[in-house]
Amino acid sequence: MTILDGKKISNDIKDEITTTVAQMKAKGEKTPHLAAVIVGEDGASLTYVGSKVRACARVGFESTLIQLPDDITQDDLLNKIQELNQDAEIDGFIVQLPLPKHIDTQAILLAVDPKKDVDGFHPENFGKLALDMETFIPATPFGIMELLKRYDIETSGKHTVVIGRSHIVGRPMSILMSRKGQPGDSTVTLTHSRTKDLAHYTREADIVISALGVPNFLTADMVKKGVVIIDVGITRVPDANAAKGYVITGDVDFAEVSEKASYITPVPGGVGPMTIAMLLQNTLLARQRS
Ligand code: L34
Repeated sequence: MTILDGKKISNDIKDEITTTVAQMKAKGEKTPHLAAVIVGEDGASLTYVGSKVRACARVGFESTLIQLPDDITQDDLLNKIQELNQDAEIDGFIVQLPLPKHIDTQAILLAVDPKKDVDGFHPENFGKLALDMETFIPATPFGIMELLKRYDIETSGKHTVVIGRSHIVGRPMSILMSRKGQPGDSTVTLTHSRTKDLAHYTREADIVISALGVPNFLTADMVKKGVVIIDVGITRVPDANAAKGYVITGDVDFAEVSEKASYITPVPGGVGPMTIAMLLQNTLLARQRS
């Protein structure tokens, strides 16, 4: 069994980006600049956005963090997005999700200039992804594809079972794994909360990509020997014994499933750090394409 070390691979990618940025600066080119908008004070969101800003500093990007109160109106948030769309200094930006309930997430994502949409969430970019056109691939799916690529995991002709149909992970993942190419060329089953007998599908799977958000959901009896496991779940489970008062838990019962798997991502240290690295990659692409 091989652990897919997202922490290490994300550091490799950040090193590569650092080298590229240094070369750009030496040629007098503009430094890539990412902005991140966060609404409210959700602890997990603050952690993720904090990591994104720190990662920018590490590779030599400029970054701007825009923190807005959780009672901001939709119009004020839309105005902020227009400002970022028009700011020539900003190459790409993200609006961290989830947003408060009174805000229409679709309206917000639709307002982002597709050329600056480094999350790849705008319908124009999502449509391009589905049609194999140049776009921004959402960072988490992009990170998973990069992990599969760098560990040289065979995906062609394999049966990939994706658990979860979210717009930011499950749905794009199912499209990417079925596209032509390596990684890709998989036969994909997209399962979700209405799937009957989910274990029937996961037991048949050569590759399982779980983006459900239910701690320890996938158990050893649900997979076959030699399976490749990608665990996208990242739930904070309260734990009085932990220093932070919680432990981060994936969708996969790692202790027992790792005994059967050929490759498996840990949580933390798997897909999460790859998400950050690929956001940087997309920001670099936004700069290079502009
Ligand atoms: N707009 N919203 C937007 N873009 C995104 O790409 C995200 N996502 C998801 C939530 N909302 C978003 C993220 O950034 C999830 N996500 C994300 C990013 C980083 C990590 C996890 C999720 C991460 O760094 N995880 C670490 C542990 C971090 C901790 O201590 O909590 C890990 O090792 O898995």
